[in-house]
Amino acid sequence: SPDSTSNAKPISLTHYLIDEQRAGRVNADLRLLIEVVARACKTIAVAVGKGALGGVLGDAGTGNVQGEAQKKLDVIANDVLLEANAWGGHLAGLASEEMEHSQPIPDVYPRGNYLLLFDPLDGSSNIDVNVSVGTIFSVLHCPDGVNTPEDQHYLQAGTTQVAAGYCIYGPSTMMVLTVGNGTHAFTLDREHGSFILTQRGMMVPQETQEFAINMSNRRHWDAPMQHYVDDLLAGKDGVRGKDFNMRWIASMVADVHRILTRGGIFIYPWDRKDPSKPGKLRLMYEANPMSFLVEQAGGAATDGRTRIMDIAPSGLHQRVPVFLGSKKEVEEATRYHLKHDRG
Ligand code: P6P
Repeated sequence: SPDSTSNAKPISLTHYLIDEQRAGRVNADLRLLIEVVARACKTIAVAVGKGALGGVLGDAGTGNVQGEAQKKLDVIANDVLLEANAWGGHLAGLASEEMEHSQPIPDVYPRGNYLLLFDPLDGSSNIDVNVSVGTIFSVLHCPDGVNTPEDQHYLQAGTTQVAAGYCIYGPSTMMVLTVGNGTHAFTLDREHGSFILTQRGMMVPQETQEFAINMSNRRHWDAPMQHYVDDLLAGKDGVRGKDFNMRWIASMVADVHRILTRGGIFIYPWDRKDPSKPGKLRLMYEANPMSFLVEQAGGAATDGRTRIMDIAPSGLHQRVPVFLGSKKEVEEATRYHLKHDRG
């Protein structure tokens, strides 16, 4: 794919999506929906990029359904995505981490056949310290015959996603996208305002020596999790026979982007800090879209026992433990849990 050194003609996101449409992998509605989301992400990128100069840092003074304090940019990003998609005409409804219930597209606008789920600004606790954050989105079919979708219509397994992606607001703004035909990275050309294909066919190395986890929770993990990580820390002197490095940015989009780029395993396991919650990350608009992207890049994603994309959802804001990244390492971590289950 073109980059700053090659002389190949740059391929824009629109060009890529038209090629996918011509190949019959997406239809015009889905192509236009993804382009609306990309345009909304460009607006969010401008707001995020202003930082303190935009008067958008700090708390909004409100809380979301997760009981988390909302940052001003959480609310701004959510509003941008709602507004951009309301009149777009490709959606029947949308659901957001920041809203307790899903929202059908208002009657005054034409409706499409897709459902959009998103975390408008994931990792927003990092905003005030200028660390990369991102927007995560997932696209599902609206069930046939449903004109006014309600929460239960979004509860579809991750394998039914027709598209998923994220936009990372970092040193460069990038969109990473799959429509089920590989995972590809697009970098925002700020001069022309278009996302340019900069990495076609991202592939996660099968093996890794790098893990991402919040180690401060170790005492709250279950035994298999403690054993697995202790074996990583034992390095070449332990059963793994090789040394491991650790990274934890505490911004899922940034951690997953690193793993898609150079491999690794990202883990947010169950912990007994709040036994009622089976993990911190949300299935519908964090774990499922990231799992789709990672699997399309040759990686794997489980909840420690089951493939994440096979999970039958029970709630819009359902949480799951997440183990994703380099396939062989995810399988190894999952083995620790399954072995424990067998006693
Ligand atoms: P912790 C951000 O709040 C987030 O939802 C993910 O982006 C990130 O991976 C995780 O939580 C960080 O959690 O407990 O380390 O702060």
